[in-house]
Amino acid sequence: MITRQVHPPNIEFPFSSLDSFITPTERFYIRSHFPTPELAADQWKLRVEGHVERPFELGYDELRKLGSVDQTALLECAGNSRIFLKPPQIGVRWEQGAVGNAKWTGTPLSLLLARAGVKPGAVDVILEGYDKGRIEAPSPPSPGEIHFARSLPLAKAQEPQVLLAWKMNGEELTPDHGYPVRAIVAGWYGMASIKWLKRIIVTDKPFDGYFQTFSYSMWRRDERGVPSLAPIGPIDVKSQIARPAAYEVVPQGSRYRVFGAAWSGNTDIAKVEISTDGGVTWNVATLDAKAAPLSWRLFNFDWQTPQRASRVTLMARATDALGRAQAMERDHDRRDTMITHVQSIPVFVR
Ligand SMILES: Nc1nc2c(c(=O)[nH]1)N[C@H]1C(S)=C(S)[C@@H](COP(=O)(O)O)O[C@H]1N2
Ligand SMILES: [Mo]
Repeated sequence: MITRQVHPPNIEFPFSSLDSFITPTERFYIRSHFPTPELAADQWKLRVEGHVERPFELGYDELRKLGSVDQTALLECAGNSRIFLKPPQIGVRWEQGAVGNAKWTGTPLSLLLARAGVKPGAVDVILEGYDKGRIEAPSPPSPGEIHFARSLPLAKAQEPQVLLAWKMNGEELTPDHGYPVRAIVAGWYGMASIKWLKRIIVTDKPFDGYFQTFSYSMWRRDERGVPSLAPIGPIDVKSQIARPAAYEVVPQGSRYRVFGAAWSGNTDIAKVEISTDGGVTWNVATLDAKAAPLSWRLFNFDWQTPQRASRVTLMARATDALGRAQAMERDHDRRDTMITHVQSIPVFVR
């Protein structure tokens, strides 16, 4: 694993070692804004409150008794690939490894919302974590200590795949992945999947918390071109080449299996194309037989490497089932997240 920060832990997976559909827990990236809170399952409490008829509190065993669902889902940090942005941005400088695909087990959030009785006029559901801290310059400073929190629009929060999960790959969550209970909002960037859940607050106005205004937000332009900041949500279509790695030396005049993964938030991958000449020509890659909703799709391409020693540029470009393809150029309205434009992978042929 590659450590980007020791305290709090921010650790990515070395993507060039990708070799499985399910990412083992010890190889799953960790993205934490504040220190990991020390929580014990038997003392943990979750409160559901706000714009509801019957606010309530429940513990770990009570939550587990409400029933469980298994959901394999990809989680990608919205800042994944930030190292490729020009000019450099201040957030964690992830390479390609702030992404993973795991099996999650939990209770649908919709069951808890139904039990609380959402009042008419509700718009947002804030998920708040037990972790807290202060954000300092160069980022916009927080108003003192704040908890990590993010909201989902009510309709999104009520979708059956939004889980309050207590298991990852069949085992209890590890402390850094949100023990005892975290949200899993499959199809959305990782920041929506709040770890160490403390409170669920239904609101009758849109939530403008730190992590959906100062960060994890982008410029949206209205029909007159006026930009305003909006929280980011769904994962955009993307592919990543695992092998060859950038600056790898590959043998000339031989066959090389280009390998990687592609994903798109709420839909399937339709096609991955590979260019071995810097984007002049494109070849269709083979998608792996294993496909599951809300997961990534592994792909490979049998590359006949050039006869002569050279330096070549590899690229991968995915298209999803809705016909959306990765852009070739960065959209700067996305600020410092949602980094999905096609990357150039320089490779030496010798
Ligand atoms: N409470 C809390 N939840 C959180 C975070 C956090 O810092 N605190 N980080 C978010 C972000 S930005 C991401 S990408 C995912 C990462 O989940 P993981 O560390 O289990 O991979 O958790 C999200 N949930
Ligand atoms: Mo993230």
